[in-house]
Amino acid sequence: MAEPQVGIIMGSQSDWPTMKHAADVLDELGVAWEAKIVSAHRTPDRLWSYGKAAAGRGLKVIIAGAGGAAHLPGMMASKTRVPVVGVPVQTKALSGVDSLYSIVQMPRGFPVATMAIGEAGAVNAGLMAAGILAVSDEALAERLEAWRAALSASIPEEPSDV
Ligand code: RP5
Repeated sequence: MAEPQVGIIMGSQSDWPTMKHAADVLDELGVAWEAKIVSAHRTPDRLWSYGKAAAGRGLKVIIAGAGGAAHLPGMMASKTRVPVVGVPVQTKALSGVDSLYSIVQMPRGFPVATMAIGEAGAVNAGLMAAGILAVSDEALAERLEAWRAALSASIPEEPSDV
């Protein structure tokens, strides 16, 4: 197994059905990833040690998903210089707007690249991570171009009833 270049972290097991979409697209693109449950509130020490070790372990991008009071992406960005891509997980109470607002409004100096709410955001987080890695990986850049071209080619020119 290749060493993971992308760390996918999430606040809870309940976030995995969303965050798995990031992992799936990374698999399609041949990018090695790891996934961990790291909660800002329930396991703060785990968050701290993950962030402290991230760059030294060779992680190039961290995708962090959380819902509700979604402090995980921002706290991770405060602990590591590894770029953090945030995914607002959709919630029952407030449909994920709470997650989005918790992630997007970072103070100056500690950015989180915030994606859309839910599944589309998770897929795009995987693509964003791949795009960052592709800057210095020509083979991955070619795979990403092919992935994008295949998506474009799959879109019909005209709508149908089925
Ligand atoms: C957040 O609280 C997690 O990221 C999750 O989205 C939400 C609910 O967690 P569970 O109560 O389902 O574990 O910390």
